[in-house]
Amino acid sequence: MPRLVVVSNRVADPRKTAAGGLAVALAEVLNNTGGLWFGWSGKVLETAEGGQPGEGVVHRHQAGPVKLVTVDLAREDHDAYYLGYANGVLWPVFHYRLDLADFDAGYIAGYRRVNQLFARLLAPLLKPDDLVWVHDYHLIPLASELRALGCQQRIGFFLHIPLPPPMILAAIPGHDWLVRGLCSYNLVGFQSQTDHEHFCRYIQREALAQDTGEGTWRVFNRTVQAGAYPIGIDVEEFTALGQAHEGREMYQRMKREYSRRKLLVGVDRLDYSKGLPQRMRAFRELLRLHPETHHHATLIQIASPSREDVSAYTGILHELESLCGSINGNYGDLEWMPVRYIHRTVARARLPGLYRASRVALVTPLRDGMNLVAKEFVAAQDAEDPGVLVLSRFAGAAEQFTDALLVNPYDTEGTASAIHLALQMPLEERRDRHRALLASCRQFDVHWWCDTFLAALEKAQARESGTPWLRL
Ligand code: GDG
Repeated sequence: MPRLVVVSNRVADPRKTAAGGLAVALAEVLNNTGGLWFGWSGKVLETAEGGQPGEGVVHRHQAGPVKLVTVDLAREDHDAYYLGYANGVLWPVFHYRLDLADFDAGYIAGYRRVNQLFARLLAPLLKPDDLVWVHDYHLIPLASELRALGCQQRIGFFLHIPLPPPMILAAIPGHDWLVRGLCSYNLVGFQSQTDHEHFCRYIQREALAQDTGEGTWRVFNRTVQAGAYPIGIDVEEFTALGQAHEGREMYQRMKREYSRRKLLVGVDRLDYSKGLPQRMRAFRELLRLHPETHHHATLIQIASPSREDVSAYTGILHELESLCGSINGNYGDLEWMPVRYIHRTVARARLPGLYRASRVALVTPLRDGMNLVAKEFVAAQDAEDPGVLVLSRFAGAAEQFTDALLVNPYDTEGTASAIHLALQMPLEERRDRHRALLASCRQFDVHWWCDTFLAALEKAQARESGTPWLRL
């Protein structure tokens, strides 16, 4: 296999076990090919420290057979590229939240500047037959910038978040430039068939793309292949984590503490796409409609801090705190607190134990590329006495997990009654549903995802040279 070069906004040291499933899976492939991982270092240089827009300080580390190359960004670049365009425009719009987008004209220039900087620093490190795999919305224009520098390698792109329908995508000023950037890759992977269909519809309508069969399109005078490659977890790794000391201890502690109650669990970054206030309202509705659940059901909601420097995130924190407070105030008493809300990051080693001790998981995003928590919950269950997954139909995972209890998170009553059903579900039905979900988790795990995407990229045609690239 040719050498793999992974490019993502953040780079993880593949030898550190705290890194999640994705880092572990990528590390495995990188270890096999002796690859390179390139991205932002996470460090921002103030002007006084020499941080100049369009320039970056490069760091090189050797992590076993994997070379890590990271770049410090100047404050102005970071704020426009990361806070401004990636998280202030692309994240909300791609999650169908035009109302939260901040289309400040300066952001796109900064986004482009950082992608150009990355291309300029990465190009000299590439070998002619490298496979380059670029990840996520921060780096959509990277291939076109690399092509502009003469790079002919096969370059693939995977979008971890949803792609909205053409009419929503088209609301972004410069959407045509973004999609043209996507079409500079040899292969573009999406999480779900729905996202893939949105891409196909967009390029057909807006760019008169011609379908050339087997997932390939002739568009902007070149050929691009696109498809759905749903991401999975490393089921073996997650199961082993659950059997390790911390995982077992957490499980036993939770089981002891909640021996007379059913535990419901939610684990999310505190992000408006995850539907946390809607979930709390559904839980409140459950308590209102079913008094028999009082004292018998407790929801543990972990909402790990995320992007607190992006303004759209401050409102959600206050809304959630106020909802949790009012539910506990109105329904709780000295013996029972209905909601345990934890605004902290919990150690990864504890998650499998927490999932396994829970009778129900609430995974109810308003929109989600995939949602790995749904898969982790399934993998962590005791197959003899499994918990029930309540899953939003708007998570990418819903396309695969048709045996979960699928809900519309905007429908408070409907979600409450699904939670009630989950709490009541007989053992046999829980086992049947869990068996089907686990089989899907195992079949489409993270190794399947990596292998399938990379095999398709390896086969992709080396792109034709000499195509004129549209500039901003
Ligand atoms: C993006 C897409 C797509 C959460 N809280 C804690 C914690 N987590 C871990 C979970 C899980 C991961 O973070 C979250 O993954 P998700 O898939 O749910 O969501 P995003 O972060 O939004 O990821 C998403 C994903 O990319 C992969 O392609 O599925 O749709 O939005 O692994 O366990 N981990 C620890 N403590 C926490 O408090 N240790």
